[in-house]
Amino acid sequence: MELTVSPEILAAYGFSSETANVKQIGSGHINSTFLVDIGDRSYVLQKINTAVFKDPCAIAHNVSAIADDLAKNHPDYLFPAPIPALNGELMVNHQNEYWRLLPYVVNTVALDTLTDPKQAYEAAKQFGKLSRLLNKFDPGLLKPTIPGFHDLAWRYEQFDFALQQGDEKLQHMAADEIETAKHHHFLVSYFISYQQHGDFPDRVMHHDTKISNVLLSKDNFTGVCVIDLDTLMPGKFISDLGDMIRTYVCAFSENETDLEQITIRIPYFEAMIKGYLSEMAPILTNTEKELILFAGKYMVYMQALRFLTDFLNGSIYYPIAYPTQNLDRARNQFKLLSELFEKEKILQSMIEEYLGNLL
Ligand code: GN1
Ligand code: MG
Repeated sequence: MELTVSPEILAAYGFSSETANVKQIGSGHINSTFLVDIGDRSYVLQKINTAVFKDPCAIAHNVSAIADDLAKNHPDYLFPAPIPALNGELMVNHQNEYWRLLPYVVNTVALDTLTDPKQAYEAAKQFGKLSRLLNKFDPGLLKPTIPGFHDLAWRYEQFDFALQQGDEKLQHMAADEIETAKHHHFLVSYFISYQQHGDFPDRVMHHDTKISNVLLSKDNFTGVCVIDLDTLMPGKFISDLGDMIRTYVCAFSENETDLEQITIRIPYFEAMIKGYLSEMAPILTNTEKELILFAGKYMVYMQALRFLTDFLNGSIYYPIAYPTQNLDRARNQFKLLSELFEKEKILQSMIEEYLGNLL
């Protein structure tokens, strides 16, 4: 559905709806994003989805706390924090909608798919760099913008709940995937066993490290900065690395229905691990280093559970283009999970070899 931006929102930032050229951009499931072109400059304007982000002030709180810390300790780092409205606020609340304005970073691209392992290296390095620069920042100062977001145990409970409450017809259609989900419950137990581990600290995590959330230089695909800071909050390092494994190593997205296409591109995996570890290896604990490959399994499984749960609930969270799309997405993610298990040995030896070379 084509959305528009009301003149009041534009005016709150000093733009006129007569002179500003506004067009919808982006491919995310959650927020609505617009490019505002005012002639000599462009900006990104976003409406926050408050059904998902129930406390938009938590986002503003986290982003400004981090922006302040980075400005003080790493003044050269490019952190695209929101631009205040004319009244000085970081968000505009108009008719119960929350909007914010972001800088448009020139000469950059946000890719939807990766076509070269170098892109995986560069993107992973950017996400690693952000967490490394914030290594001394106390994640306890941040608020969870979506409580339980990457809590695998909670996601499994939600799946269980959908099984108890849900529509029998949908459960029948998803019978195989429900079995596969239950069969992999050991990943939840594994996650829980590590959660309280002293050597598994909370860190500032981005929590949405897909390739379109990093800006690369238009000319040579060098990493410039990360964007989409809504889920910048305390988390475990497996979130960011895991979501990169989930979204960078396969040539096709979660929307692909031809499961033959869902395979792991080893050179992309290797480049991504190298890019991430080039920043993070010096600060990772031994436990974290042990969990590098688990990160991928954890995130792929969690995403499969989320799509399956949403399908069983009648597709109320992820927008769909056809009725069984969330079931197809779950199938796609389960195929990717099986690939991770199948190629486990080679991927793990690659990780160990790389970590060994750093010693
Ligand atoms: C959502 O909207 P987007 O694409 O940035 C979701 C992520 C999922 C992703 C799956 C807040 O992100 O957690 O991994 O879809 N974000 C939220 O495509 O639920
Ligand atoms: Mg997002």
